[in-house]
Amino acid sequence: ETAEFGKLWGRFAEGFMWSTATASYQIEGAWRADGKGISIWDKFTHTPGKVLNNDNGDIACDSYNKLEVDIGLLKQLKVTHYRMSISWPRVLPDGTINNINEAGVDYYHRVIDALLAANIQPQVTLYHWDLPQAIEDQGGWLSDIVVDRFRDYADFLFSRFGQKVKFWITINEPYIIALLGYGYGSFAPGISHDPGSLHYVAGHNVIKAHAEAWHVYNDKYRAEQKGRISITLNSDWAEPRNPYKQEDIDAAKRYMDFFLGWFANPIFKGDYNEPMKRIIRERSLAAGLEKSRLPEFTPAEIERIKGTHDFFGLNHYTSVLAFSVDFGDTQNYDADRGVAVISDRTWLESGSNWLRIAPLGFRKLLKYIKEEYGDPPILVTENGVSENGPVDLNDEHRSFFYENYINEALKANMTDGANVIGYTAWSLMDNLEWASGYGERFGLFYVNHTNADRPRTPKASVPFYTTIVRCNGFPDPADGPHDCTNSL
Ligand code: PNW
Repeated sequence: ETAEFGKLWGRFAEGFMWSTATASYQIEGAWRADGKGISIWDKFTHTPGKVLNNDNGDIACDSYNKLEVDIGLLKQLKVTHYRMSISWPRVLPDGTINNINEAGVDYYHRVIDALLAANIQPQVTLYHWDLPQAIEDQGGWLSDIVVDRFRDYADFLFSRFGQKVKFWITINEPYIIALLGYGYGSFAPGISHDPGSLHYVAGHNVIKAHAEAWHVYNDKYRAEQKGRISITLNSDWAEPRNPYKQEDIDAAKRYMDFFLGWFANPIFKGDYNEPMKRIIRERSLAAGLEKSRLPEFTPAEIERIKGTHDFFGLNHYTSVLAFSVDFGDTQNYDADRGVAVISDRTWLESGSNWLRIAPLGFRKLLKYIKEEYGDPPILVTENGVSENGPVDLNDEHRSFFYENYINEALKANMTDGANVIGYTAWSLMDNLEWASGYGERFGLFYVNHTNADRPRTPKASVPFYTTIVRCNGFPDPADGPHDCTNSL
């Protein structure tokens, strides 16, 4: 196909959703303002040694106090949508609906009202990692108490904001919540355990909580509010290190089954995938454990979880080259998967050690989702690139990244027939990059975190992305004169 070589000219369908994203803990600050409760990230960042430079989100981008400024940035970008998240402990300080913080609720009404007044549609994530500490104290994602609490929280948000919000995302990246939060322990709440089984327990409860929230919306609110609700899954694309070696081909497939498939299978097909069930059971029993470290869904749970999606929310950043490794009888996620990865040295680097620029993998992943999960509408809820080190507002690598990744999404759409319905740039502005702190910057706008005013300054990628948004893709210059040609 000619479209694989170089750039494909063309536009996305009319009504394509152009967005940019943030998350509450990464931008809001105001960590103790107006009755907000403590989250697991408040506690984690205040524990010395957990975050690079001991950075924290106490003030962050101070977005809690900069609503009008941030709306101005979104207007400048000409996006049609904005993906934001609600801080659970800001509206429900102890995590339960027994104690509602109306000041927090009012804040989100002001944000949403300001967006709507600017003709920007909110895409609201219920949970982008800032779990109320009070719920963590009852076991957090390791206890099924959280399933009921999350259902109540979701019900509460739909009742308060559902007249205004037509796009809901239940949970952002269950993979990171489970594996980094309760497996490696590198993210809040920082739990790691041997033998490694807790990440599977956490993932299990995340899936159940998502399904309950989807059902509440479906049963109680959909008819009247007429919105759409789904989950956002993140995934790399894995390519075999040597495409002529069956062992590497199998390793790449296993990487996908253990990453995207871990969560996509129960939600889009029903139950965990067979390779995960078989491999984790066999390895657990061989190590003398009584049962598999991967929990089982009952037949009733499988049915209740299956189909709880209105679209496929996807966060994607990078690709890897996979090959098979035998980790012996070590009992953890990596050993279960039996895969190690490397990067191709021709893929440009970014400010994050896990992120190399490999646009073609985005197209392959979108096609894979179409083929594997029943051709769902795909909403790209995050895609972007970082830098670190000295500030340079001339971020050519970011424009390069967006031009190439968005063009691969266009190829997936026009050439491969993947039903891509929207695209979201991560991130609107430089913010707290979790355990990496403020030094790793994904923003279209630079934020000076050493200045008390937290001023925002557009990087060169702002007009670049805006042109793609305004032109709805890449119209062919040969079709007549237009002002859609970005030049690098
Ligand atoms: C996503 N990793 O997280 C999140 O949804 C964002 O909040 C975050 O800022 C963004 O991607 C950039 O990292 C990830 O270590 C965090 O592989 C870490 C990883 C991947 C995604």
